Amino acid sequence: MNLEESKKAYIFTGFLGSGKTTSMINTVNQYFQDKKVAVIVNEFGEVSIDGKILSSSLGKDVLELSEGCICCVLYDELNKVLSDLSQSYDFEYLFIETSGLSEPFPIYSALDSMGYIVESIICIIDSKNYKKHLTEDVFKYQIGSSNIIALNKIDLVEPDQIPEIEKEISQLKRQYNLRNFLTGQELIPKYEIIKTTYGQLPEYVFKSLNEYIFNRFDPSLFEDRHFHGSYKQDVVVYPNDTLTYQQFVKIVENFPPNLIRSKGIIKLKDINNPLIFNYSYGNYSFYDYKGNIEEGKLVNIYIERLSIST
Ligand SMILES: Nc1nc2c(ncn2[C@@H]2O[C@H](COP(=O)(O)OP(=O)(O)OP(=O)(O)O)[C@@H](O)[C@H]2O)c(=O)[nH]1
Ligand SMILES: [Mg+2]
Repeated sequence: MNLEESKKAYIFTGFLGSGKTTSMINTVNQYFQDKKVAVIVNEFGEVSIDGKILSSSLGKDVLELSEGCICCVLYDELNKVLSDLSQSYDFEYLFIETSGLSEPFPIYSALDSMGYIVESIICIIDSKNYKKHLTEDVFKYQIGSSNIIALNKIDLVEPDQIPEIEKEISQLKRQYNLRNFLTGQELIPKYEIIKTTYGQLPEYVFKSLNEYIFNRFDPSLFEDRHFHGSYKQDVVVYPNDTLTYQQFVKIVENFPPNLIRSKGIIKLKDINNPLIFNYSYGNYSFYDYKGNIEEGKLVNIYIERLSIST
């Protein structure tokens, strides 16, 4: 593919529940309404909820990459999905959401070798809960591999805590910044930390063109890292119209402490529409889902190390 004709890509990374899907929805709806956009999600585990959420919020088809561990089968699957898509839809921009448990570099590298111009790797951080992720290497490498770092959910932290959060994230960025492992050269010398709520990034992030393109590099000079964190997942089915809202909330309030992320779409007895349910570290929310479901399903992710602070 000729570089002048290349399609542009944005990769959204960030730990489980940090706000990646929310940020992609807001970005596409605010700044890319008149553009031809393709959206791909990759989720941890086999049941994809984000595909449905994105598709109902953006009014477009959303492609899903199977299996959470994107690093293992990535190139072949991504290549196939993208070439099939390009044949039916001549899109200009590609948005990819990575799983909360994978780092973005393998996706960058795969897209780069397919001729895409990756304009930005955007890391969405849960400013309220990120300290609980500090034991996770993948969280730090997500920051290290990004050029736009959004301190998201800033509405949930006290204003006087913000400088400390900015300081800690900048330190992590410097420490984990992608480097050429032969020369030590930083591969993303220019980066920016931006405070956000609901992943609302300023428009200039998507207008910058050359400003944000990082040092070109040979991916083979980069150490290969493979993360398969110690998480487990289950999928719980709730047949339609079996629980009331209050009964469901009671279940949620009694989630065990090692259940860190849950999401799904459910149909409750006393509410007309199905609801998108989102739970992340004790915070939860419901939104109307504009569509029908055969049965409710929640995907729950548990951390296996119970020693993690809550
Ligand atoms: N208060 C608050 N809630 C937010 C903010 N951004 C996102 N959320 C909520 O956080 C929850 C998780 O958001 P998602 O966008 O689904 O997060 P994600 O990173 O895509 O999650 P995974 O794909 O499961 O890793 C949802 O309930 C969002 O509405 C924010 O800035 N403030
Ligand atoms: Mg998501």
